[in-house]
Amino acid sequence: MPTLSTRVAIIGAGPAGLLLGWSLRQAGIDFVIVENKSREYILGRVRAGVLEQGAVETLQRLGVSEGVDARGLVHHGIYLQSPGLRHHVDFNELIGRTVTVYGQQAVVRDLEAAHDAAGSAVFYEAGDVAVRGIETRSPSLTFTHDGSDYTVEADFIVGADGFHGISRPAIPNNRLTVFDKTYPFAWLGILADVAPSTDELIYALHPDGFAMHSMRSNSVSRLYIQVDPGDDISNWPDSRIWDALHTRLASDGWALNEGPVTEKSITPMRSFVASTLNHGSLFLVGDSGHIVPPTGAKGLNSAISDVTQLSAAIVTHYADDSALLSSYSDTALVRQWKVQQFSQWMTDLLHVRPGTGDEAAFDYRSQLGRLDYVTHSLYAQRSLAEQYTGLPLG
Ligand code: RFL
Ligand code: PHB
Repeated sequence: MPTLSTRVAIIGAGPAGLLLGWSLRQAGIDFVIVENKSREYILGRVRAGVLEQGAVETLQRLGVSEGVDARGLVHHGIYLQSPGLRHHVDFNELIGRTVTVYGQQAVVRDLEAAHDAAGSAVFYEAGDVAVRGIETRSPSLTFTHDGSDYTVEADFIVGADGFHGISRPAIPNNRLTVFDKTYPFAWLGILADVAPSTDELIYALHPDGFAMHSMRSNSVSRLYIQVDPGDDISNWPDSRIWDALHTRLASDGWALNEGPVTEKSITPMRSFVASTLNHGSLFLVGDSGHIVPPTGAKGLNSAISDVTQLSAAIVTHYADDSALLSSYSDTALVRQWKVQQFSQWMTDLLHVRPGTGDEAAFDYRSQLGRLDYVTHSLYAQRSLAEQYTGLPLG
C-alpha cells in the first residue's frame, strides 16, 4: 500500500488541476495530481474555445504558451447579430485588449506535455478517489491505481475535479451555501471540418433561437444552436443542424460554408456558485466551485483565474504569510460573481425564452432593443469589451 507525501494533493487533471500543478512546479512546491479518467477521454472532450487576454498572459508567464503563441487565433472583437443586422464590436479599438481562440483540448495537451517532460506525478485512471481529514492540518487523499491502494499525505487538498467531482460534496452541508440557476434551453454544438466562414465569432439572436459561429483553427469550425434542454441529439441529423444555422446566422452578402461534422452533442445550461471555496485544508478551483452558461466564454477562464490566485496564495503561505490563503475564497468569489452576472447577461441577451403569447413577444422585442443599445452605445460596448476580454484578478 504505497504512501506518498507531498505539499499539495490535486484532484482532477483538467485544465485547472494541470495548470495549478504546473504553476506550483515553477515555484518549487511539490504536488501530486490524481485523475479518475484516462488521458484519451480528457483529450476527447470538446469544450471551451476562447481565452481571455489575462489567461494567455498566465500561460506565457508560466512558460507553457508555445502552442497558443504559435496556433492561437488572436481576435480583436466579436460580431453581435439580430436578424439582418450584424455589428462588429472591436475590443481592441475600444479598450486595447483582445481574446485568443485556442481550444481547451489544446491547452490541456500542452500542459500534459509540459508535465510529461518534467516528470510530474500525475496518476490517470485512479479509482475510488476520496479525501480524508480536511478539517485537520494533515489531510490525505486515497485512491486505487493499477491494483494498488494509494494514500497521499499533504498539507492541502485542491478540488479541481469539475462540477461532478467529489471535493465539493466533502464540505459539510452546514458550511456550504449553493446558489443555482438552470435555463430553459441548451446548446447543441458541432465541430466541422470546414474553414470558418467568419474571421471572428458571431453571436446571433434569431426568433428561432440563438446561434453562434466559432472556430478551432483555419480549417475547423465550431458552431452552436439553441435547442430545448429535453431535446435528444438523435432528433438532429446534420442536415437539420445546417438548415438551422443557415437560417439563424443569415446575413446579406454572407454565406455559411458546410463541411463534415466530426462531433456533436447537447449541453444543458446552468449557473452555479458554491460559497465557500475553502473548508479547512480543502480548496476548490474551477468548475468544482462554480459553473456558468457558456455564452460569455468564461468557464475555462474562471478556472485559470482561480488557479492564478490560489497558486499565489500557496506560494506566499510557504514564504510565511497565510493572509492570501485565508482570503482566497472571498477574493475569488468577488470576481466570480462579476463573471456570473456577465454570463447571465450575455445569455439573456441572446437566447429566446420558450413560449408564445404577449410576454414572449415583449421579451423578444426588448432583447432587440438591448442589442441595438449595446451595438450603438460606446459605453455599453466598452463595458462588454472589458468583461469579455477579462476582468482583472480581485
Ligand atoms: P474539468 O475540465 O471538468 O476537469 C475536471 C477533471 O476532474 C476529473 N474528475 C476527477 N478526478 C479524480 N477523482 C474524481 N472523483 C473526479 N471527478 C472528476 C475529471 O475527469 C476532469 O478531468 O474542470 P476544470 O479543470 O475546472 O475546467 C473547467 C472547464 O472545463 C469549463 O469551465 C469550460 O469547458 C467551460 N466552457 C467554456 N469556458 C470558457 O472559458 N470559454 C469557452 O469558450 C467555453 N465554452 C465550455 C464551453 C463548456 C462547454 N461544455 C461542454 C460544458 C463550451 C461548452 C460546450
Ligand atoms: C467555443 O468556441 O467553443 C466557444 C466560443 C465562445 C463561447 C462559447 C464557446 O461563448
